[in-house]
Amino acid sequence: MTTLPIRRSYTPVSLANVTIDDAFWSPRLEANRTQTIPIEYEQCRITGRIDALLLQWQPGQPIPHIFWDSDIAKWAEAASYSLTTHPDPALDAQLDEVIALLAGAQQPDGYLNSHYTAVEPENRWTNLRDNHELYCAGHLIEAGVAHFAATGKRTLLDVVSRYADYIATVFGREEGQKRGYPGHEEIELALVKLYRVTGERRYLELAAYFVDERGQQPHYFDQEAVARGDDPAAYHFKSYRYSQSHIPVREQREVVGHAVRAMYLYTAMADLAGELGDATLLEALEALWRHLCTRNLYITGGVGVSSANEGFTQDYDLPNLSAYAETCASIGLVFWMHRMLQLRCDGRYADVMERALYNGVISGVSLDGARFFYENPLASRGDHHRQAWFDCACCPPNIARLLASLGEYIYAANDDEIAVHLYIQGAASVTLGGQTVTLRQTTNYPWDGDVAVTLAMAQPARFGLRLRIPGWCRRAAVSINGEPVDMEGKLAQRYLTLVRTWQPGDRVTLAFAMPVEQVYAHPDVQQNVNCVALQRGPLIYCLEQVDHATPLHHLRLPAGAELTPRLAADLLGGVVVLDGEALAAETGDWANTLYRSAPPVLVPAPVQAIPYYAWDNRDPGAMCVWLPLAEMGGD
Ligand code: FUB
Ligand code: ZN
Repeated sequence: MTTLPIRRSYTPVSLANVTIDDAFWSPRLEANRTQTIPIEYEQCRITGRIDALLLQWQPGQPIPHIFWDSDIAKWAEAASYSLTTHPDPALDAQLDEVIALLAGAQQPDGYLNSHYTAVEPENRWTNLRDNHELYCAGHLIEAGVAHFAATGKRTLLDVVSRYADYIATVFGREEGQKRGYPGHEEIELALVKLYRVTGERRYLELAAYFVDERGQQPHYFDQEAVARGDDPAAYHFKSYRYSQSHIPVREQREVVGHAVRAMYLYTAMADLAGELGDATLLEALEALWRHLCTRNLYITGGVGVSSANEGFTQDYDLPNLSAYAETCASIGLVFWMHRMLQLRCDGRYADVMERALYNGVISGVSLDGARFFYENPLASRGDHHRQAWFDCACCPPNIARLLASLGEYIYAANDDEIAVHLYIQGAASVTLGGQTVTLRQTTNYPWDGDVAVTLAMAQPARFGLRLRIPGWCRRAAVSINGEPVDMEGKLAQRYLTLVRTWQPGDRVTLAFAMPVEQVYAHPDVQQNVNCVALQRGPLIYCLEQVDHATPLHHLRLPAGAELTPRLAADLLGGVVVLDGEALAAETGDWANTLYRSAPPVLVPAPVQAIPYYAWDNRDPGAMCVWLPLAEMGGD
């Protein structure tokens, strides 16, 4: 292993030290806290997920699903983050009850899985490829870490530590151990969290083992299939690309397979690169990042195009109507980018994190927090709607835990610097050089690009303030206490670093020009040939049928058409819409005609675009992100 000076050089400012008081995000976080989290508990209850922890399943009854435990764990993690920012004795008590059930379901050796223990105890660890035991364990560990951080209680942390200790006896390279690893990655990143909270290096080593062992030959999934009496060649997904275990992780250069699995694996690889100073992991991650962003990422931050493998297909294959773009995959992308930012404060990662967050992640939940998308297509004929729950309910609690912990994604710090990754109104307290610095952001982002950052501390303090200049912004102006800042020599990797002895009350203002952009796709994205998408700031826009008299598929946008932002305070919780004029194909003169040599007559038609995340919150109807152009731009 090459050891380079790679380390986790920026630590996120923790949730407990961040407040969010933001016109855009606060209503979402409030809906998450008051609607989504309680709804998810109730769904876990009425669907039998919670009772399954009593381990009373009897033959003939519906079988507890193999990853039900993960839904409860993600709910517990979300609820714990919520307690961090909003103390709530009733939720605290509800968590205690669920944790008591989890503790009661833990076996004497530390094993904890409601499906296997109750339904098929003899088959523990016999199908890592398909059956999610380690995935569920990972989510339980993440919940234990979050619960401890929120409450200081060790109840769940002790349970999951005991489980992790037991797992460490089962898996490894010692005589008598299984050289297995999960079919669905998750436990790797969770073990890094467990290591960080307990300081126990064995958890980091177990995470590294799982990552290093992945894709080695002879292939573990072949061996365990044979041991089960199965033919490895009969594997449903045919190739281990599905679980990114086709080759060892350090040799991987292309994003393949199931998208959520991929995102969780890359997240763990980034964590390990930082903890172990492992440049070979970072090298692979850089290539994977490039492959994703230059060939396989939806403009909304959606990841994974096909329902067949819930994942990637071929380069540039980015269908709109049938886009899978699972909410969990965009969430996983946020996790991965957040980890990359901890290694390198590079705006390329922050841009992708922001793209996913403001578009393909929050489209996953309705504005009232009560309904969810699993798939986030970029076009709809009017038949795709959020649902109250799913049999496979991975997405709702995933979005709940991300939103409840949003505070952690905004700032990062090290001994000399505070970095601002996201512009969200609120405050952060950071201890730097022995004193606490409070940084307050005032902004109406993403509706406009003005941000003010004010510093409060007892004494003047020398440090670097690293401010992200978003990749979408072509013109930025910055001033300190009203004095314009010359950015020359201060801008690197899309962050402006201002190093000085800061005085209490110093105020930095940023003005990001935020015009409407018409964005083209690479010509190899066949589905978007001769189309544009509309973007303003970090937001991708779409058209919804409910705003248009003409069927959306009749509309063509003249290249370079002017679109004007307008605040629609009463629409969709208050959004900036884009107003403009398009051309609509007339059909009156096509009666009884399917084909003809004369093109359709085009007549002016008003269009109103809304932010993509907000679609399907009104009357059901068609939606599209990519708009056909009336004529190609250019000379
Ligand atoms: O398999 C567990 C979760 O369910 C995956 O992450 C999702 O893609 C869904 O298949
Ligand atoms: Zn999901």
